[in-house]
Amino acid sequence: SSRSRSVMSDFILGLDVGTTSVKAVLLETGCRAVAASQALPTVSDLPDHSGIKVSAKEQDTGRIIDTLNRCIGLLPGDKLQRVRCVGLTGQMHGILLWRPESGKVSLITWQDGRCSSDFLSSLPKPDSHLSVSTGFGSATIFWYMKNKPEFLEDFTVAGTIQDYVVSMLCGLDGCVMTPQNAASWGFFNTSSNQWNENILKGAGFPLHLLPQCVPSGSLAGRTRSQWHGIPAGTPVGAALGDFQCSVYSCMSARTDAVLNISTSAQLTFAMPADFNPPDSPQPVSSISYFPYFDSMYLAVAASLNGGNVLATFVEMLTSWMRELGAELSDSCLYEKLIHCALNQQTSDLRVSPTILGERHNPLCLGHVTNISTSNLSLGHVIRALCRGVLDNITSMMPVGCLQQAGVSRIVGSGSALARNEVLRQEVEKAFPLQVVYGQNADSAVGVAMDSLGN
Ligand SMILES: *[C@@H]1O[C@H](CO)[C@@H](O)[C@H](O)[C@H]1NC(C)=O
Ligand SMILES: *[C@@H]1O[C@H](CO)[C@@H](O)[C@H](O)[C@H]1NC(C)=O
Ligand SMILES: *[C@@H]1O[C@H](CO)[C@@H](O)[C@H](O)[C@H]1NC(C)=O
Ligand SMILES: *[C@@H]1O[C@H](CO)[C@@H](O)[C@H](O)[C@H]1NC(C)=O
Ligand SMILES: CC(=O)N[C@H]1CO[C@H](CO)[C@@H](O)[C@@H]1O
Repeated sequence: SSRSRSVMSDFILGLDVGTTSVKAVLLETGCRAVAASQALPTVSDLPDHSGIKVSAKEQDTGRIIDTLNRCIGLLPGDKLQRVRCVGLTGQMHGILLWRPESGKVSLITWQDGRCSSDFLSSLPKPDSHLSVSTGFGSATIFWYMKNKPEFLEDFTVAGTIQDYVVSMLCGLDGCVMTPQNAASWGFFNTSSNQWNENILKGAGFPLHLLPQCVPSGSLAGRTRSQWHGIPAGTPVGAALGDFQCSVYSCMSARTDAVLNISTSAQLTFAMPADFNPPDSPQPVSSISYFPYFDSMYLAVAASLNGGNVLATFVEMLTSWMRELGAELSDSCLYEKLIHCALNQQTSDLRVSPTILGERHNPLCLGHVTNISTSNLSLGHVIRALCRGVLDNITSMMPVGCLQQAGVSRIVGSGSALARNEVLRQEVEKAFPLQVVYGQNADSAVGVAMDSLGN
């Protein structure tokens, strides 16, 4: 209509190339509102042919790119023609190796389990505050150097998959990478924003595979041709990390902390601008520091235990009931359980719900204590489970630590918080701070918001 044409606005395209799905959003530049959004599963995992006991995790790059193209194709064409900038984010830690002339690519994800702890401890000590884990880009290259050196000879460039998409869009010969993704590979000094070249060189590492580092928030280039109606020459930002973008999408003030409880749980806040991370890895600390924007860091406590704990409890009850010959669907049961716990405001039962262990202590499993005859109703148990999830994350990042850093508000996000009122009540009890919900963390939206500055 003439009316909508008279207020033609521009858009930012935000793309998230995730581990299991891709997402594309169009953000309107003027009002910063999401005008359209699409997501599709990639189903790109390749079968493990490594023949070794621990699992290799590789994905089919072609299938991911096809899915990304289909996903963008679902967005409104008239809006794509008015895209002013493209921003990319995606799965961190993993590595995509390619050779531009041959079109040969290989993607090994962050879930790759080939580097044993013995192998990792045989690597040189990085000059970084972050330690190196299996699935990290640099560790994966070291693994190939030792076990299959001829594999690396096929490739001349490497980056994360989101960096690869940026290179393809802009027609770059090499790869540019921001500190957000570089830090996730290991052997990267986030104070100097440089790879540990001397340490890596001493170990015979193929330095030509290290991407060129550029600041987070900078441009990588411009689209070399028209793409889904997006004009050739449109600026493309250097790719960012999905965690940082997800936080960026819902942390509206510097003094916000983001509590995300979906399958797992994370609590994070921005450190003061003058903060410097420790000068070596801190393997026993429950808090990590990830590079954010403008030389700032995010303090992050990441627990493996979140909504999965409650889901496991529901599954356990369902299977007990099946064994007892009393059937009830999971969703019906879930409703009833929440109802029971809403009627039971407190419980002396103590549940430590670390059924999957913790990243920094895999053998620390769950337990229930302070069991008395009168505290055994379902309401008591659910209430105690929810409190346990909160106790655990606040034991990793105590409330005092938030207050000391000037945090004044908790932004709650994630599917488990959205659907579980008991969990929300426990969040409000655990933090003597204002708690707000509603802005769901979304990395595609986050990268589009960041690209507004370009
Ligand atoms: C990183 O580089 C900076 C500046 O060169 C140096 O002061 C620091 O010790 C290095 N290591 C770490 C872990 O930051
Ligand atoms: C929230 O959790 C989801 C799913 O685990 C994750 O993809 C996202 O990065 C998290 N966001 C934040 C802000 O922690
Ligand atoms: C255990 O339960 C008792 C009574 O129910 C209560 O007084 C006590 O505080 C509880 N202990 C813990 C550690 O919660
Ligand atoms: C939370 O997890 C940590 C790390 O495994 C563990 O040491 C701690 O006891 C747990 N705390 C609670 C309250 O569950
Ligand atoms: C919160 C709650 O219901 N606490 C009860 C736990 O059991 C003791 C007795 O063992 C009761 O006194 C508490 O009221």
